Amino acid sequence: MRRLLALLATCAMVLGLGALVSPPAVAATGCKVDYTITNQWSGGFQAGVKVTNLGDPVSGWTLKWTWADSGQKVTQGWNGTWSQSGSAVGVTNVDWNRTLATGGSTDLGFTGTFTGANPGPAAFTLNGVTCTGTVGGEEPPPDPDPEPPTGTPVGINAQLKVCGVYLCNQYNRPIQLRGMSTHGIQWFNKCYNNASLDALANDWKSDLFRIAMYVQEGGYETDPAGFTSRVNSLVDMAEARGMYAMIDFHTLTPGDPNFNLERAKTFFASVAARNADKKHVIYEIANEPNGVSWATIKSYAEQVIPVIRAADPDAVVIVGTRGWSSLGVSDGSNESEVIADPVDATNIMYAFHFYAASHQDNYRAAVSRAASKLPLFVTEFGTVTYTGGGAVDRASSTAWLDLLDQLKIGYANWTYSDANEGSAAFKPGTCNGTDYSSSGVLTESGALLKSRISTPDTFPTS
Ligand code: IDC
Repeated sequence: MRRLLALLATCAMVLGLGALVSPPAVAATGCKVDYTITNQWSGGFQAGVKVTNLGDPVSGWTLKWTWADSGQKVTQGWNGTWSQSGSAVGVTNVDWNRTLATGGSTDLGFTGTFTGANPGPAAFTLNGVTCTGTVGGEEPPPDPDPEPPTGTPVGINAQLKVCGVYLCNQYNRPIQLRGMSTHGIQWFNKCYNNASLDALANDWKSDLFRIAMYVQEGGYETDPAGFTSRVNSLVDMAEARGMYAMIDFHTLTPGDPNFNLERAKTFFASVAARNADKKHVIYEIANEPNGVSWATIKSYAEQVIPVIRAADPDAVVIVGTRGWSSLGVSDGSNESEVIADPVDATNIMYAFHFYAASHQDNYRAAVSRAASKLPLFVTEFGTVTYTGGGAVDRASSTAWLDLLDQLKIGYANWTYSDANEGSAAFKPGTCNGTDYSSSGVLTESGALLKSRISTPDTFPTS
């Protein structure tokens, strides 16, 4: 106590406050930093750094961080005075953003260079206080690699890998993941919240949450930083509940994935670096190539996969296939072109999509044949027609799901949303409320899928 009083007295003297009348209240401190790579090219990148002050107002501040990789350098920064010495970066306010109120934020940005991977910076400090996202900056920063909850799909299976034609768990044993896909997150954002994710994990007992990030139609291309950050927060929400998260780069129109090649490289460099230590992330690099040859898709895959591998070497990657991920069947082709000329990469799977009311016996025959030759994942399917609407085809949906169970092929159903179309699991308007659990909110498709997905998993534990 004596030391503390002496210290307070010293502070008061330094601040020129004269006699110490009563001990000053200790200032609340705390900050949050959102770091987003907004663009990346060979050897260079651009990033946004949003600094939010959670503590008492500050007037004058310095943000500091240390690069995780010594090859990373700031070349030019804005909205602050930037410096770098060794791997340590410092940014001091400029005049107009000197004051940060409680909850106030300022957006900084810079261009930089990198040599190896381009991981996010290690912990940030603002005026010497570690930015943990909470008030009271002394708390340790959140564990970047939390242990998944015990007994959950990720808790049991941990890091996945492809073994032969199967998806295998940490014991090298084949498993089937059964789960749901979001609708386009640009349209149905409000459907993905703590209550709906709790329902998916606890009531549906879903193993998997596919995050459909459209690139066009108001998606990623309109706000790369915003969509990247939303995907990452959904990845964390799945992780907290022990579900696998599949990051779907939802290309659809135009059908040539190379139209989005640079966007894909930028996006995957960022999400793979940010999520590299996590065990529950699966990358799906192109939802539904269409109107292009298998060779064109393969060329895209062989440029995007190395970007992911450079940042996150052990994650499973899924490659879309010709004809809206029909293994070519919707183009009058079939799996043989992929078998003859597979993507030159390991630890990958191939996507197959179907809509049960549209795609029936000849599609099931292709999957049955291909399943012994290619690792397959049904990253999207509907119980209705390929438009996403119409009536549920129960007979065809059941035939499909029985086949996938028998072949141990994982799946994600389109969609965990309240879209006004037959494929949606919830009735329209459900996402305006908080009830995602009662049977009254489910559509026919939702009830069917919940009954299939919630049956016990048979994950090998040794
Ligand atoms: C559909 C949505 C629909 C939306 C349309 C256009 O259900 O609300 O208007 O996309 O974006 C796919 C695609 C998937 C489609 C779905 C149903 O991957 O984006 O969603 N579908 O048409 N492939 C086959 C069917």
